[in-house]
Amino acid sequence: MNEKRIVPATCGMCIEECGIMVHVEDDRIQRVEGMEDHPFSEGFICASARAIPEYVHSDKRIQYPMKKESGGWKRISWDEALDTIADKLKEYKAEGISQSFGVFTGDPVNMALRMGYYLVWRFCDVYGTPTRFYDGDLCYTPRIRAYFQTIGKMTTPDIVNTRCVVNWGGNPQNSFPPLYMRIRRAMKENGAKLIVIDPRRIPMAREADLFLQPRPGTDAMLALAMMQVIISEQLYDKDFIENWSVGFDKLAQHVEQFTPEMAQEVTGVPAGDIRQAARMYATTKPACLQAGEKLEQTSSGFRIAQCVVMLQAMTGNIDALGGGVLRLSGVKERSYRLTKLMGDTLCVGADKYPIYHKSGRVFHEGVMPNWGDLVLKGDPYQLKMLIVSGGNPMVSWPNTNKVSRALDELEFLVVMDPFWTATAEKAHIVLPACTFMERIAMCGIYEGMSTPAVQFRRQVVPPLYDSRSDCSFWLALARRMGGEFDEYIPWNSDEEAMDYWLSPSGLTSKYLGEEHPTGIVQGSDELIFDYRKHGFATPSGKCEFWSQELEDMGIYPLPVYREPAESPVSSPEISREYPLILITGVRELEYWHSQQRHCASLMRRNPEGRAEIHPSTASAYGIAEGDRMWIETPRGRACMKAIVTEDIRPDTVATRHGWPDDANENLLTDDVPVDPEGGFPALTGALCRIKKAG
Ligand SMILES: Nc1nc2c(c(=O)[nH]1)N[C@H]1C(S)=C(S)[C@@H](COP(=O)(O)OP(=O)(O)OC[C@H]3O[C@@H](n4cnc5c(=O)[nH]c(N)nc54)[C@H](O)[C@@H]3O)O[C@H]1N2
Ligand SMILES: Nc1nc2c(c(=O)[nH]1)N[C@H]1C(S)=C(S)[C@@H](COP(=O)(O)OP(=O)(O)OC[C@H]3O[C@@H](n4cnc5c(=O)[nH]c(N)nc54)[C@H](O)[C@@H]3O)O[C@H]1N2
Ligand code: SF4
Ligand SMILES: [Mo]
Repeated sequence: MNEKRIVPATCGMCIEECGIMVHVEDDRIQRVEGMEDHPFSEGFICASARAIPEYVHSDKRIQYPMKKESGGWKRISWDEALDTIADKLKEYKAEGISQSFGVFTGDPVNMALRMGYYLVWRFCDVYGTPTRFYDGDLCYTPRIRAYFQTIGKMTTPDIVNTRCVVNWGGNPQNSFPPLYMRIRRAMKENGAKLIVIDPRRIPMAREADLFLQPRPGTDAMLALAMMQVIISEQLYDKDFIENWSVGFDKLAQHVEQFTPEMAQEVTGVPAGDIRQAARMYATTKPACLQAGEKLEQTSSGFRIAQCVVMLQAMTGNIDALGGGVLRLSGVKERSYRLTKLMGDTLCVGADKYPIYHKSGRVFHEGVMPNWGDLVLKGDPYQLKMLIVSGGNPMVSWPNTNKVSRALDELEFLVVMDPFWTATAEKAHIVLPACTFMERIAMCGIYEGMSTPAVQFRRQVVPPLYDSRSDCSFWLALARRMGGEFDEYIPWNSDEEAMDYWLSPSGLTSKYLGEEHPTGIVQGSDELIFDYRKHGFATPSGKCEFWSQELEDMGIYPLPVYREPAESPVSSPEISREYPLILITGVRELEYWHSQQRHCASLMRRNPEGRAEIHPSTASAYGIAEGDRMWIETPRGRACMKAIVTEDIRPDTVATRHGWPDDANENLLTDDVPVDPEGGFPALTGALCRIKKAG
């Protein structure tokens, strides 16, 4: 007999977690519709959500635990897989080299599956390894530190209530569709102004009041010049500066030198436009600043992040409705780190990048981009075993050729993923993860950062084949390890673990699943740590334009501009051979990083890796729209189809993100950190050249 049901859930194809109604017949997902009464997505879904049936019931699934044997894959039981992994871990522990075990979790496990993320941290703390990498190591950690250093917390743009949006180095129309809808609504309903800052004329730029098109990697100079205008024209919030900040005088003196004319020289943006942008942003109240990760993936990564916070603060837009706010779920959770077990070993990079651990080790204390050196050079220690859970470093980590060598060199590589990926192919053991439709999850509703709600996602169908949730894998491994693991990770199911994290709030998975049709518990609209009530959680209790703490770490406290490590200005010799500037990582609506390429409906819409070039560049190199072209850097080369468009700077090439094989943009990038404070590599703004592929 056919059993049909409609299960309310959330979409996990990207981080936005739009509400969906999933039509299921005999445990097979048939189709997906938007959830009309979902408070944030309001019935919206995109093509990716419609592809969920293909995504889940795909023939690319890893079906069973498997081990590689003389080059081929052999099915094994979960017991054998877990025993093998636990034995290795015990061996390293006995040898006193716990740090040679590392874990990488990527986007799915970190963001949309908080329990998995929490558990992995806890597991590493109990085991005693600091070798813990996660996608934030390439994505947003410098920003978090810049916020904490300046105002003692993160804030996110309150688009709904704003009257001016600065969209800086991000393209939410593709990367956060519901956020984009909100920006459109703010423009329509509040008459909000829009300033777009991007080397590409993204579609949103056509709706903008002002569009600035800087040379990639030079945004810190642009921001310094905007501050110069705001300060010299006294457009800042005097009450805030006087009563709630320290060090503004020093900043004011420091930025005097960064005139819009100087910034024009560096960024290519006309001085008049920089003045206009500064004035528009500073005089339209309230205004919010939405900055993408691209800004941080450059030589001035931490510096631009500092500028972004300082611009908001000096204009009185922190803790202001329609500005930058912190409004979280209001749901209290247990903390996941076990500080007392962490020991003294610091994560790789901690010595070079003190911003990550000097002011507290709770979040993350190192950087990972050149993690390959841990394997290939044993520098600063030898990494022997890696579990990759919910990440695909063969595509997503910079310098693919080096990643490939490093993964090959590992003594033991375990990959847990629902799908066969380039990384899984390299593993000694693969573990079948179930997809987000086959397990419960506790998600923060993301919407371009944070919304005041927590959302429970129901299990829609039972795990396919022999797959398991990430949570249940880590719990089972903890049982194998025994000892302290039984004390600190005592749970036996995903539900038990979730109930533990939620326990301070009195919420349970059962309650959320049974009593809340949408699974959502909304927090209050109250701002968290509003400075007017609580001050700022900085050493001075104020917003710190000058941070003594940074100075004590040996970091010049004021934001500066640093020319990209590889650029026509800083490396003219390389530039002669590689005359164009490369932007990588351009998001496409259909795909989340390297994922979903097995969904036929999405591949029909967007079948291959492409890169954008300007018509003048195209004609100089004899390349026409649709031609395949080689993009080359000193690291390697990738082959992509050309999009010839007026909407990109003539000196720039922009590659689309997440494509496999020879269209993989990370064949072009370097893993070497270029930002001396933030430790990120240059995923944008390095040099390249192109030629038509034969
Ligand atoms: N569909 C989809 N959505 C995603 C993702 C995905 O893979 N697919 N990934 C998610 C993740 S983890 C992240 S971090 C976010 C990223 O989200 P976004 O930052 O919004 O990413 P993009 O949409 O690529 O937009 C980046 C923009 O920055 C511009 N840019 C590049 N270099 C520079 C520069 O030097 N200066 C300036 N001013 N602009 C520059 C690019 O031209 C591009 O338009 O997207 C998230 N959303
Ligand atoms: N050149 C360049 N490189 C970049 C970027 C860039 O802009 N330019 N952006 C960087 C950024 S911002 C980020 S965040 C990273 C993202 O890097 P990753 O997180 O490594 O990217 P994904 O390709 O999404 O890999 C996620 C993997 O998890 C699997 N997965 C899905 N669901 C589950 C699950 O429930 N459990 C488990 N175990 N696995 C699951 C997917 O199948 C996929 O293989 O990429 C970075 N890389
Ligand atoms: S925007 Fe993201 S969460 Fe929403 S429907 Fe599309 S893929 Fe799913
Ligand atoms: Mo990211």
